[in-house]
Amino acid sequence: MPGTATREGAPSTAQSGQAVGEFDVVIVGAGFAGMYLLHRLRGLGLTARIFEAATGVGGTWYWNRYPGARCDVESMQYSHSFSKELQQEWHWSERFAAQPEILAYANHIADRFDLRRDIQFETRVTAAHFDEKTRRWHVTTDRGNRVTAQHCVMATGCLSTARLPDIPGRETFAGPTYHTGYWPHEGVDFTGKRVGVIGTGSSAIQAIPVIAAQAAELTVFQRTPNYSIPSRNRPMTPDYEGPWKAQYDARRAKARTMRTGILYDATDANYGVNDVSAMDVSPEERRRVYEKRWATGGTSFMAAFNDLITNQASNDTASEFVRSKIREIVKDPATAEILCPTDYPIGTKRICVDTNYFETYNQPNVKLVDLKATPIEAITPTGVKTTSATFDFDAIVFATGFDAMTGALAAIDIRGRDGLALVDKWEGGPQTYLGLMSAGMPNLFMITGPGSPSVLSNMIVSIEQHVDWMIDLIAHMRTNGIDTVEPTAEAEGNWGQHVNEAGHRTLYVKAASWYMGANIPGKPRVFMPYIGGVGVYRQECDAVAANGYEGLVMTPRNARAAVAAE
Ligand code: NA7
Repeated sequence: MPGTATREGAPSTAQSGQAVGEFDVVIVGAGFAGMYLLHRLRGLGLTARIFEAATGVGGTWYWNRYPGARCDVESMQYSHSFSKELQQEWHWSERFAAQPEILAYANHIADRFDLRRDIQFETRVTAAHFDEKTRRWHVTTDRGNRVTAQHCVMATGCLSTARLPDIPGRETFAGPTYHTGYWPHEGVDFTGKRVGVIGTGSSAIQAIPVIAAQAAELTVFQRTPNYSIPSRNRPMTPDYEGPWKAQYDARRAKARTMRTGILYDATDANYGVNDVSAMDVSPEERRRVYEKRWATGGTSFMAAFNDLITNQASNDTASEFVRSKIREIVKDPATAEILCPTDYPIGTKRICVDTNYFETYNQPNVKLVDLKATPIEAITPTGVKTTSATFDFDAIVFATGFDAMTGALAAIDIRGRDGLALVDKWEGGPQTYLGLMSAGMPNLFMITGPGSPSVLSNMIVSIEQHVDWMIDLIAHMRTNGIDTVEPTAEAEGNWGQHVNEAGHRTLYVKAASWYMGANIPGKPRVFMPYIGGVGVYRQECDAVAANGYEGLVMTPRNARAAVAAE
């Protein structure tokens, strides 16, 4: 696909045991979502097969091996809750785990629950077609597999289709190029090298300080500056880990009711969420609150007041505070100004969390190029040419992001009833019921799909909620002799409207973000995730189930016509 990074060059191991035949469920992707679903399906006694493009499990954490890659949700919470033994025995070494440790955790899960025997690696699903006669999905892969399944589940991840920029001459650079999302497994040694990094999103902000520590010269090409909060990462201590493990069940239960699925401070009466408007306190008090959050570190900064994403005036105070910090940290005033975001509200593009990001620009070997003032004209065999200068590099790093939320689904030829192609149906933006299913696509599920809290939440909390809900539905179908389930067009339309209205009640729609599809030329501008909050969303999903799977049409086995579930 033009402009889409390929995974060619990723290490490859021999793969045997290609899947043939029939399964109850085919799952695409062996990240945390696919693995947990497989585990739960086995509990129901169903047969399932995961197809996974990588050589190993881990999804996002398999591919994103760039230097400095780290989760921005605390380790004690970015972890599974489904097994008491697992959560007690696993030890995280840091407050925010780095990629190698999260990948080790994913591998531990695969081993501990004996999942690998039902995963076919190095296999990319190319098509999934629903057959009206048999009411089964026919799934084909790039390894020649042709299997059928009653259910097909896309556990393909929200940020898994890396995007290379459409810069003229991109292919002509003579040296090595890397995309942060497809980093070589053997790592990259930048010692003594002149390196160019294009992009300043979360990935770049994590990678830049680490690359700068190695490279002879680092030049960062910034189009849009980002707000970033220091992580204050630190080693895990028994004092911190102990209470979490002792009270895991209660804390996890509480986290599931929160807006983001995270307890920012498990010991605080309000769990680190300040339920006060930024406008209702004095400027001194605001500053005190922001200073405290800045010192604490992490994304809890956005919970400093209750209206930072809904009230422009409140948001302005937080945005200005972060700009003041950037100006304090970065010694060169001109560089500091370029690094200060000014044209979108804080938090409406994914807030970044860093370790010494702004400090890195004080290093003599680091340069910042403002692409707003001097855009890139081309990539050349020797480097990058902007409208005002040429830069020679030994290596170029593209930290240019992903075709988020829909990219991985669009890459598969998914066709439902009457040959309806998902990409055609979604031409004007994703249409889902609860971010879990789409009308006309019977028995096709998405985990953390568009229209669910997904990327606005602790992904593991959201993954578990989706899988648990889906498992209950599949069990219900088995018990009641139901063959297919799919949303009504009306329920889907109402949900889409609800998601859209919720998004428009916030400041999110003011930013040209990947939440809005704005980073991909031609992609419809729609706010894709559901901002209602993890707790509210769970209640909405539970209410749908409690009301006899309201909004879903179920077809009994052997029945010709679909009948409503009620
Ligand atoms: P992001 O957040 O999408 O960042 C991509 C960056 O690349 C961003 O700064 C873009 O600038 C920049 N970009 C993209 N195309 C170009 C071109 N053509 N020229 C210059 N700069 C460009 O991706 P990340 O991988 O950092 O993070 C994705 C998520 O992963 C993150 O939010 C976490 O949830 C984990 P722009 O802002 O478009 O002007």
